[in-house]
Amino acid sequence: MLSEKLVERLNHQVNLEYYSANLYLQMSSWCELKSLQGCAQFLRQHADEEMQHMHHLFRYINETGNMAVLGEIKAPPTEYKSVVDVFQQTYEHECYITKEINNLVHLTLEESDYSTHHFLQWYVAEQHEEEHLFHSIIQKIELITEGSSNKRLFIMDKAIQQMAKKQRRLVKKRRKLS
Ligand code: OFO
Repeated sequence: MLSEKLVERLNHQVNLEYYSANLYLQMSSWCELKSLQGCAQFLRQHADEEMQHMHHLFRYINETGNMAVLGEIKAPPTEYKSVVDVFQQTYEHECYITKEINNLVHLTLEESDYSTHHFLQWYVAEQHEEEHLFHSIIQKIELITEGSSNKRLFIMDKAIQQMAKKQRRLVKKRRKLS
C-alpha cells in the first residue's frame, strides 16, 4: 500500500522520465540538422530508453492499485550552442534525475515502504550507468574536438555512432533476458 505522498512523488518521476525522453528526442533533431547522424541516432535510442523508464514506473503505480497520472510535460529547449553543449546538458539533466531518484528512495525509507524501496534500486543502478555514460561522452568530445576542426568533429560523430550501436545491442540483449 503506497502512501498518498509516495504516489504523488512516483507520478512526478513518471513525468520527469517522459520529459527526459522528449528532451533527448528534441536534441536528436538538433543533431540531425547539423548532419551529426551518429549523435542523433544515439539520442533517439536514448529517448526510447527513457520511455521504457517511464512505462516501468507507470506500471508499478498501477500494480499497487493506484492511478498513474500523466501531467503536463514542459517543452524541451530547441537551441543549443554546440554538440558539447548538447551533451553537457544531458549530463546535467542526468545528475538532476539522480537527485530526484535519491529523494524518492529516501522517502521510501522514511515511510518504511520496502517494496517500493526495492523497486527503485533498478533506477539507482541505472542512474550510475547513465551519469557515467554521458560524462564519458563529454570527455571524448573534448578530447577529439580540441582545436575544433570539422574533421575532428566528424571523427567524434563516428565514435558516438559506434557507441549507439553498442547500446542498441545491449538493449536487445536485455530484452531477451527479461
Ligand atoms: Fe536517463 O534515466 Fe531515466 O531519466
